[in-house]
Amino acid sequence: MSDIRAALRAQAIETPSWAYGNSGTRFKVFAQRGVPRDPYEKLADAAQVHAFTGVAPTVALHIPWDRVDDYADLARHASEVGVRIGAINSNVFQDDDYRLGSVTNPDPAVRRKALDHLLACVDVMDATGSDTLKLWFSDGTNYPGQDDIRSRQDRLAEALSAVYERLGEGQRFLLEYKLFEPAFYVTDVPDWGTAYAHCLRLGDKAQVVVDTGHHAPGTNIEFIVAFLLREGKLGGFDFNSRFYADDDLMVGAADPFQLFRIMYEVIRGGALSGRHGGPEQGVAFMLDQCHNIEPKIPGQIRSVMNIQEATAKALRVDGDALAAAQAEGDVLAANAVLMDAYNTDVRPLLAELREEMGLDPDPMAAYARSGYFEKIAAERVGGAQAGWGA
Ligand code: RM4
Ligand code: MN
Repeated sequence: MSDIRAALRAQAIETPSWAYGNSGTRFKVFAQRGVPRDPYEKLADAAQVHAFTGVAPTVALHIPWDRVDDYADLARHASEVGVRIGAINSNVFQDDDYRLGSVTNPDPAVRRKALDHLLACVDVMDATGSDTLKLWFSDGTNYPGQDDIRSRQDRLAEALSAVYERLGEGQRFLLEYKLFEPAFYVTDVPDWGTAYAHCLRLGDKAQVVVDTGHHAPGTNIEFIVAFLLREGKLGGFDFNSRFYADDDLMVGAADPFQLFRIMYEVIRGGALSGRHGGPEQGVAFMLDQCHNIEPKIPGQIRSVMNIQEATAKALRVDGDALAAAQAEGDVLAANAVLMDAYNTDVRPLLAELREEMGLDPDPMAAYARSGYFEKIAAERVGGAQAGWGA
């Protein structure tokens, strides 16, 4: 049990700056009171999630949504409020030039512009001390014949190689895949196999990131996790929940059992300790979610707690009993070992752990009582609220 507590205490979950701004769907963005007006305020909000959970010490930035004049100053502000800068997310999907793609665009001038942005993101890493660049490309085509599938792969490989060469000591990039959307016919990085093949060719500083919402319904994500970990190519997660497509809902809301199965494979692969800096940063456990209708900070706290619960349950799997049942070919006993762990109520354990860490056992209630929301709602009046695409 003390091993389980130590592992849970050491867990590190990264929250995304964009989750604190206004967001919505393509139909409507709902504004909320108290929403940050700039990246500094986003970091202050993220620091609340860490303050109440104790396990969310880093915050991912999205460039240009989080563009500032002085990134070193932003990093200083982060440490003043009690967090650090995590992954830098590039954005080559919101400019008119990218209608036909970014790094895979048939026009070399557009490709150059996209690559320059990715390289500038590495500059931001240098300035903030971030060790991870996250690359997601909306690139693809909508119609058969629109562009040459193979040439687009060549262009992608060329850009990835240029970014790879630019990475400094202790820096890496994570390549994210997504089944479809916004492209509806071909997506240039549609699945883990494509991402894996590009990363494999480049070397150790290129790894795959699994966004749990970016798969076809029914995909066995824990298999992908097990496979990539075994190959040393799982760089991190973008955790969120999906019911239908890329829903970006709170982690563990749609399918807590799937989250448990994923965390079991993470533990089985010895990868729970997470990012620790240096050349072997480990797996980054990041959230990538948009709170369309729920309040932002509690939405993040809830997700962090859901990951903790799934992790605690996965840590409770009796490895010896499981190995014995598997060796005997005892299907039902093996399955029962997993189900016993999943069906354990780990909330009392987590509450105790929080008390040991000097935290309130109930982070949701403690945040609600803290008055932070009332404070930001009163203070953050005027100015332009940050939002998806701001
Ligand atoms: C993409 C992808 C990226 C995220 C953006 C906002 O679908 O999931 O990780 O940065 O959305
Ligand atoms: Mn993502």
